[in-house]
Amino acid sequence: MRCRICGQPAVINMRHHKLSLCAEHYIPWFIKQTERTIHKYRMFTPEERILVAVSGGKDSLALWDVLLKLGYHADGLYIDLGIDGGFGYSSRSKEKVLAFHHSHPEANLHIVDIPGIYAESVPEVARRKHHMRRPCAICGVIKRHEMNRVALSEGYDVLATGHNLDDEAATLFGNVLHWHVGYLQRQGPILPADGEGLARKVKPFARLYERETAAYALLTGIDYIYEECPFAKGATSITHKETLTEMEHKSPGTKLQFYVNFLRAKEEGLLCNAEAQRVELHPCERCGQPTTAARLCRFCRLWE
Ligand code: Q46
Ligand code: ZN
Ligand code: ZN
Repeated sequence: MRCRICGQPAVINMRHHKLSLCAEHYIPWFIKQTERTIHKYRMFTPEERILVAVSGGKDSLALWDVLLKLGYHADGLYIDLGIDGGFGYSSRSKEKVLAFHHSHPEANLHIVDIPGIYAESVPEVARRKHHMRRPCAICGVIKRHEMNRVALSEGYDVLATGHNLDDEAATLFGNVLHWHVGYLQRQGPILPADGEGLARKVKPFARLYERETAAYALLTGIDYIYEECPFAKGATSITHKETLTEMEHKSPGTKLQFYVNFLRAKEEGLLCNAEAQRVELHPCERCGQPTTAARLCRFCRLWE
């Protein structure tokens, strides 16, 4: 396996692109692909301020790294969920984020300490709400609320997350299996700032495979947390990922085609009826963030 550009031994073979590259040529290729996605979906401009949600994992740190290399004004946001899992998941992932920030002092890092602000960690809230075994639904509500809160209060134009193609294809697969039309409507590499109180959300890695982001992190020496959140185990999204990976193995490019063709079909009006049925949002009585609920948003109801 040789690099298509220089003929040196390749470090990665991307069967779906029929492309093998050496480390020296892979890194600029990866950065260019990210930049193309940013332009293609008009995610943000060089003048805009970007808040990158970083978890300490490979994808989000790689994203922050690439955006800084491309010269964007990108700051980080780490949300400390207070998850231990027997190995100090939150504290160890925070260390990785702090170390990355230390070597990129040109950027700012915001840290939100959930137990410190709200007097309960995510697993504690989940326990009180009887979601002890799988706190992910509650965790998702809290993360989305806090990301949006910081993005708006600190004046960022856009919120970026490190979701890769494997994440997006697995979510799409789940949404299609259950025909969650409302979720399908909102799924994509960019979610516009839907009126008052919601930041624009973008996923610049949405067209890059997980093994491609992992290769980038490895080859550029980004120190990230290898362990997943202890609650990620057994999630249906992982089963969907495995199914799709098996299909990808037999037919390279399956995930990319599945996702990209969905986006195209949507652009051509696949879900235009769903658009008409979209529900009205209004500000939550307590925090002011948009909600479909009568009085309080899902986040504020957690503390009722
Ligand atoms: S952090 Fe939170 Fe994830 Fe852990 S509790 Fe679930 S949602 S798995 S990405
Ligand atoms: Zn090369
Ligand atoms: Zn609220």
